[in-house]
Amino acid sequence: IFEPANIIVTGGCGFIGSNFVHYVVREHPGVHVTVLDKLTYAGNPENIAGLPEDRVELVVGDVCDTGLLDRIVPGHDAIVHYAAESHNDNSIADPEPFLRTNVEGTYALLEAARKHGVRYHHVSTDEVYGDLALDDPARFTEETPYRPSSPYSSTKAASDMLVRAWHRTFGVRATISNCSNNYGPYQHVEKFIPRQVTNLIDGARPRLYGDGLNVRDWIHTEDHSSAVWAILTRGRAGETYLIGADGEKNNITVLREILKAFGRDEVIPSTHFSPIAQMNRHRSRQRIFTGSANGPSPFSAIRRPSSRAAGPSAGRTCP
Ligand code: NAD
Ligand code: TDX
Repeated sequence: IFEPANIIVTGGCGFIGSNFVHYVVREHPGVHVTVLDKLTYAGNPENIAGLPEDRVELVVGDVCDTGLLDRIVPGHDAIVHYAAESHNDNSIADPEPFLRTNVEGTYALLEAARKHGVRYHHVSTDEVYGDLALDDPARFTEETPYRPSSPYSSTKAASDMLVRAWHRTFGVRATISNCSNNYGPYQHVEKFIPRQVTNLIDGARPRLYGDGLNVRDWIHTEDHSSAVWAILTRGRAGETYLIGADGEKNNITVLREILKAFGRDEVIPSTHFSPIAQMNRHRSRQRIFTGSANGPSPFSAIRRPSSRAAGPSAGRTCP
């Protein structure tokens, strides 16, 4: 078991990164976290406000800044890389920042991990596997071929490939996790669930793309955080781990549940067009904590059956 004392969390002021910072501070009292975040439109220091100053330090900067990395990486045991341009819609409007942060930024961090001998964990997405037909019961596995659809997912796929190469070529102690759609606190309003909630609060119509039948596996950020911690501390370098929750729902079902929580019982039809509506129709639920190609996984002992009740999300419901 790897027991880090000082970790860098990139993107720790964003949605999932900030949830991970809260998780580490609460669950692992011996660990100090340095958050490296550029504070783009998606980053908000308020997401980590109030955490003890002796446990969490915020460094405002760009993961592409190699000089900055050379200054801050020494003295840390691990980098957990969450920072990314993360929104599919934005990647269609302007792919350039996605190339820079997601690909070039990962390259800069891998080089820093190599140079300073630091453990590296790479947070990625199930979107690298593309999508399935709506009625396809298949699950993504570590062996599923990469088939990204959007500029966003293609840059995440590219960054995953860099991580694999830096492990095999240079021996960087790197792991990758590919997780499904997260819900939870601190999510930016551009994303599906907060967008519907804020629209309802503002009295605006729900904004459903296309027919609303696209399927996602939804996982609470808390479950994602505990899985990443398990992989960071117990995962094996060079391996890829899939994180999912057996929480598949289509968009219209999620919207109905939100409407119900607001005491409204009907879905207002929307014809909002987005190229995303015809992409990523169905992203499969995934197996949980399974190891990849290089023989038996350290997680085989805790491999879960696929029933919802047995997964780490048991008891949680989609908001
Ligand atoms: P987010 O957009 O909410 O947060 C991204 C954070 O990264 C922000 O704080 C932003 O300021 C920071 N950032 C962006 N560019 C940077 C740069 N060049 N240097 C330093 N910081 C920078 O994203 P999120 O939804 O929390 O996603 C976090 C990670 O998890 C991403 O790598 C994403 O691909 C992955 N992921 C997300 C989901 C999901 O459902 N949202 C699912 C699976 C994987
Ligand atoms: O207003 C909306 N209406 C709508 O119907 C929005 C914002 C989205 N949608 C649809 C599009 C998708 O089918 O909802 C679904 C989910 O959309 P997003 O919340 O934008 O997420 P998605 O495109 O699935 O990507 C998310 O999960 C995988 C994250 O943004 C990625 O960072 C992660 O890799």
